[in-house]
Amino acid sequence: MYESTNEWDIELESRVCTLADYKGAEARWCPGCGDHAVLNAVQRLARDKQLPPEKTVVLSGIGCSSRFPHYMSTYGFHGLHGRAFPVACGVRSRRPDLHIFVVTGDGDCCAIGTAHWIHAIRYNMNLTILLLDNNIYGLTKNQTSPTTRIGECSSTHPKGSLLSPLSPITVTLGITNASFVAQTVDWISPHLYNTIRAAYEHPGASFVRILQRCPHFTSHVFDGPLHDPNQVLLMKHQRGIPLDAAVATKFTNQVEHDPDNLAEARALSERADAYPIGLFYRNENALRYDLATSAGIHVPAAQKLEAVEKNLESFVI
Ligand SMILES: Cc1ncc(C[n+]2csc(CCOP(=O)(O)OP(=O)(O)O)c2C)c(N)n1
Ligand code: SF4
Ligand SMILES: [Mg+2]
Repeated sequence: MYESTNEWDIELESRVCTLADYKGAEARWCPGCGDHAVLNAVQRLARDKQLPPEKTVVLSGIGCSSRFPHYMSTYGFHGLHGRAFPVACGVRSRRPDLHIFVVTGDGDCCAIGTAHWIHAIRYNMNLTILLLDNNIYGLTKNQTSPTTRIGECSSTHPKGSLLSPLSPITVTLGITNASFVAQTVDWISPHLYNTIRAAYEHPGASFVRILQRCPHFTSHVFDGPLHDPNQVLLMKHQRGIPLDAAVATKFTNQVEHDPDNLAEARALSERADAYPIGLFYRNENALRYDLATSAGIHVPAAQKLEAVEKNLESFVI
């Protein structure tokens, strides 16, 4: 029987981890794919926070983006399509000591994984969730995803996508007990890094949608914000994502947004004139299911069994 003890505690000699300690296999994404930038940011964060590789887990579903765990030299779980969330919740429910990252794609999260996405946000366990959104199913060769814009041609809709895209941010903001919702882009590296870092530091389920370039299939979709800084709307606040000076100077289309203000966050997430980046919403008081259910997590199984049997004895007639 599985026994929840501290048996996984490893005595480590003091050491300093470098970037090389977090680099796994050579990434096989296409040249110019935005996934490379996200990988670099996560590896830098792990180095800066000195996360022990043997105490770090990266979980994913299926997709180009979901190949992420292979490229980290940590524990990893490249799971079933859409199922990274329940696995991550399971890991978290038994292992409060681990640093857990979930990497998912717009197909993996917003199509087949939708139910799991909603409940993972609602359970608000301590997870850093990165949604790499390239507006397409990349791995399965250019198929329409829930975030594909109307009229975009794909292999499943060669004459153009018919439905309005789903907004992962608007949906997440609508989930009860959401506690951290942010958006960034792969091509503004200081903002990308600071957002992932703030998400990691948030004690709860932090959801970050990253607009991710796919030069192979959707090379044009982010041309607007990529080439015109005015199409990026920088959300700023003293409790928001820390702003790099160069980013604040370049992106002058800015809005002061208090991440406590859920109604304003929802309105911002629906803006069609620019891509808001920064922190939409943060609630440090949201209940954390991993904490609420952690009583007795270190009690050995034999002791638990003894307590159960003692209780059952009171029903003996
Ligand atoms: C149960 C199941 N259904 C369908 C597939 C096929 N499939 C693999 S990846 C994928 C879409 C991935 O898209 P996304 O999450 O956006 O990742 P990307 O490749 O764009 O990074 C699909 C439909 C599968 N592997 N398993
Ligand atoms: S197909 Fe697109 S998402 Fe997949 S690796 Fe290539 S550029 Fe990246
Ligand atoms: Mg995708």
